[in-house]
Amino acid sequence: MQTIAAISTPVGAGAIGIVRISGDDALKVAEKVFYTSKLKSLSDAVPNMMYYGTAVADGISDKCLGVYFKAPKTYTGEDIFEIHCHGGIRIVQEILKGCIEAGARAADKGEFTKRAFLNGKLALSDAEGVISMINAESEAQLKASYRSMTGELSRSIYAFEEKLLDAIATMEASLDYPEEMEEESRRVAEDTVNALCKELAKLLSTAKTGSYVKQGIDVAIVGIANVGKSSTLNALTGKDRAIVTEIAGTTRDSLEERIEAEGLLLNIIDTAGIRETDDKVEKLGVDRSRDIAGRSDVVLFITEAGRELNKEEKEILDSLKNAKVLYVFNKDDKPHAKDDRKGIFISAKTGEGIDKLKRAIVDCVIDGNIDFSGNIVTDSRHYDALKRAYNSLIQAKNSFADAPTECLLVDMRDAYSALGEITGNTADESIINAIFSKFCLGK
Ligand SMILES: Nc1nc2c(ncn2[C@@H]2O[C@H](COP(=O)(O)OP(=O)(O)O)[C@@H](O)[C@H]2O)c(=O)[nH]1
Ligand SMILES: [Mg+2]
Repeated sequence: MQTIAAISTPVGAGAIGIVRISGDDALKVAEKVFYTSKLKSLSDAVPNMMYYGTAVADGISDKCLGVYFKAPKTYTGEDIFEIHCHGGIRIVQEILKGCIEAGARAADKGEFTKRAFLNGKLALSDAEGVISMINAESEAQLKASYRSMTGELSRSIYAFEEKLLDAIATMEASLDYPEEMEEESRRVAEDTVNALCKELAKLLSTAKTGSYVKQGIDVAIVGIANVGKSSTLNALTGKDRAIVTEIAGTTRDSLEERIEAEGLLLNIIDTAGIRETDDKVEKLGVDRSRDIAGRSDVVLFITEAGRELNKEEKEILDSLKNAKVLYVFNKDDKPHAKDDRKGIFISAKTGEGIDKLKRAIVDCVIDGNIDFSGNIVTDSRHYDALKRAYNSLIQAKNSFADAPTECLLVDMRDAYSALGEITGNTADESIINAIFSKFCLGK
């Protein structure tokens, strides 16, 4: 494969910029742009050692470091040379241009990682772990991505594939010797299929948590006017984000802010107070509030401590029957009658109860702590493939009693092929290209 080169650091001024070259001719290309007094020729470079030198391209020079990584123990599985220069936009571009003049081709998005995959360094799901690692914003995303990138998920899937393939092969062989082998091979295959159904069901059951890890939890703040919804958003985010006044109808549009709680992202949406109104703009805001509340994972129903719910509030609650509603009694700092209703008592003004509220939001959707010691399915592509594999296996499982071996084999092969889409064993080129196109240049 042709040697490729790209700028691997973000576009913009920075302390360091890295130009990476990968392929059989990495050293030959590097030799045309990087010089060090320590070596007569770059082909004498000791792998994994940084050399201080000068990059020269088209008359422009920079002082930099160069390092050689020797195939096959490299990120891509090929020879790699990296030039670490100063992180100026123009400098890295000139060095890249020099590499291209020296015979390298500009790499496509994610092409280094794609080569790693094609060279058997990474499973497809490991490569996807690399992208989500780069894109991770919360602690939970980072932890889950790390597990995926380091092959935690792919190892499980490979193991499933292997067991299934074994059963498929034995059943196929038995077709030639039905008398001697068929019954026994079906019995063994049935055990395998039953066991795999259980394993896949377990993995699939993590997907709900996985989607909260990946997308965050959508939290809508809902209630009548002036109960302190916008103040609660401000208290949760620690910012003076929403306008707060004593005038009902201040918030007319919805506002979204993200925070991290218990390692997860919360997408918090402040809405317009729900009430009957003749104001056209406010009315649109109110409709939007109802809509947002309906689509959220958790609804914070804000009311005031020490007073009964009024008619309007009861109506709002009625319309939220299908949502996960957390009762929040605000303005707890004000003197009020004894109130022992179930819910979280807070003061958006003083910040009292806000940490408790954050924990309660997470507890609302996730039972117990997120267990990072096992696999969590966070990627919808993986979920979809797992689900198809599972459905085919269930189909097979239910057919062992009476279906001919050939029919069972169809379902088992379907399941095998679906699992292979996750690891990349059976993924076709369009899936692979779609995945790597989501990468950044230079990765
Ligand atoms: N004492 C007290 N006043 C609050 C508290 N939260 C909000 N308020 C006041 O209640 C009024 C309405 O607040 P706002 O956040 O705009 O309510 P929204 O209409 O529900 O968004 C403002 O005058 C706030 O200062 C609180 O926890 N304690
Ligand atoms: Mg408001």
